[in-house]
Amino acid sequence: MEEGIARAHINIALVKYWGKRDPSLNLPMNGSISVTLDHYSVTASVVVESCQQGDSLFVNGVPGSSQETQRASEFFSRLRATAGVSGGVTACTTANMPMAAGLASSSAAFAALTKAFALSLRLPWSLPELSRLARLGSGSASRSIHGGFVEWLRGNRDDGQDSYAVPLGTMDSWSSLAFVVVQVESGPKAVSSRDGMQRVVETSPLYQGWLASISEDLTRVRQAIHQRNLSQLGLVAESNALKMHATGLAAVPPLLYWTGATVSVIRRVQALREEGLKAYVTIDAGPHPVVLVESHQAATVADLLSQIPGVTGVVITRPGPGVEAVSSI
Ligand code: 2P0
Repeated sequence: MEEGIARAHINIALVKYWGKRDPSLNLPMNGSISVTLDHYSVTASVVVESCQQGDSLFVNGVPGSSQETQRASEFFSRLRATAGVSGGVTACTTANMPMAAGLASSSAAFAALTKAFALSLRLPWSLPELSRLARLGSGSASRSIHGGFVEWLRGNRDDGQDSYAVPLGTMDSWSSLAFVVVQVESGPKAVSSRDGMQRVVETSPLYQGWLASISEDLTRVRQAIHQRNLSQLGLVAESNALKMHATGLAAVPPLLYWTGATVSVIRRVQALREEGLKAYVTIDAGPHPVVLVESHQAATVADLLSQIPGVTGVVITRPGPGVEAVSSI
């Protein structure tokens, strides 16, 4: 049987995916916009054996946990059903990011697995099809199918056929932009983003306000990308991220993903802006900020932020490519 190998990069949302209208299909309550980053990727290899029973998963060279293997196996069952094939999958994923960096690798992992599965069976799946299928593994993976700026369409259908990601311009169309990933000292995440967003949908009195504000955020971010307007992009992205975290603070029990260092980085970025520097912060469902800056100022900003107590690392990233076939893992 043929081995399919593919690589995908993680993405960071500028208008966040936060809440599901259908948890079994990962159908989002709201549309979202992200940028795929060049630095961190997951490479996946997939072999489908027609005579094999059951699926196996290896993560960074060791067998996946039972939870990881079960999630992957449920995902492969959906891919098998779509492809109309049977047989067991053996999959290996290798991530080039330190697990401690607190970066969600699932967006890249499920995008790479979907493409590797298609390659292994020579399935001519289109990009929208790959995106819809990657979504079933992890919502944000739908966006890592594409490079550069990407919008994941909310869709309205119950079967999810109209909920997939599309590219917003080409990735080299705004190459002067950089994203500084700031790693802060923190323990393991107490509440996953999957559970966190569900808790917010069910209990946060601010969630309706979040939903009501999304359409305008999407419009302004699309416009900022189209016009290459960093201050508009950054201000909307920062406000969208703080708003998402505010819905968590109001949830029951409350969700607070930040550490003291997260707050220090936010304050420092806002102070840099007052000094005239274009820097803006976004934060996923975790403590690690990502700072949007002009490329030529990225090193200066990274150096300043690295000196904040509690910051353990900074990495400068840029818009990166979509999922692609590669020859080795
Ligand atoms: C995002 N996040 O748009 C948002 C912002 C976290 C905060 O997508 O349950 O791992 O697998 O669909 O994709 C992280 O959630 O959740 C995420 P599932 P996922 O990037």
